[in-house]
Amino acid sequence: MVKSKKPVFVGLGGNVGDVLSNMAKALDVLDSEPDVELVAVSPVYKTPPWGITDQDWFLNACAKFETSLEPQAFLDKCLEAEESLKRTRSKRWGPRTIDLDILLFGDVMVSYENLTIPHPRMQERQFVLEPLATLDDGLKIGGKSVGELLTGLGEPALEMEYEGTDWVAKFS
Ligand code: PH2
Ligand code: MG
Ligand code: MG
Repeated sequence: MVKSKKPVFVGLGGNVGDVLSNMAKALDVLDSEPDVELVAVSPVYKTPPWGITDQDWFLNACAKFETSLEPQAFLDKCLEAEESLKRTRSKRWGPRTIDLDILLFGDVMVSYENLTIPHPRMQERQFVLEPLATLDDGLKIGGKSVGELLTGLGEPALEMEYEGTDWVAKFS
């Protein structure tokens, strides 16, 4: 039987070290998995820290994959990719070298102890919605599209660190 593939949207971010290179390497590591294919990336944005505001600004981007893996197995691949880049993270919402968060996984809705899909706080976060909207602004989260949610935040557009979508090949 042919395994069905699902589109997966992942949020990437970090604010310690060479974040652009870490994000590019993480995506390259994931793309090299046999059951995971990287299909698109957003530009890279400079974003004010959310949650704990007394820390450096972040770089953030989003990526679209296709995978035949189950959500938990895909999460394990993300954690492995973070570890392979020697991720450092001292506290929740604190400074980090690289963070990969599963945002949407086809039409899957799950709530496990370590994984909730759709990502429970993505609707409030410009640093997620703005890059995600460049990949597909019609994606629905709880009845509203990513474009509508982004407009609803009423924030001025984020500045870009890297405007193109060829940064994975360039910086990995
Ligand atoms: N990630 C966090 C906490 N705060 N702020 C921004 N701007 N970008 C992030 O990726 C981010 C954050 C925890 O994962
Ligand atoms: Mg995160
Ligand atoms: Mg995370």
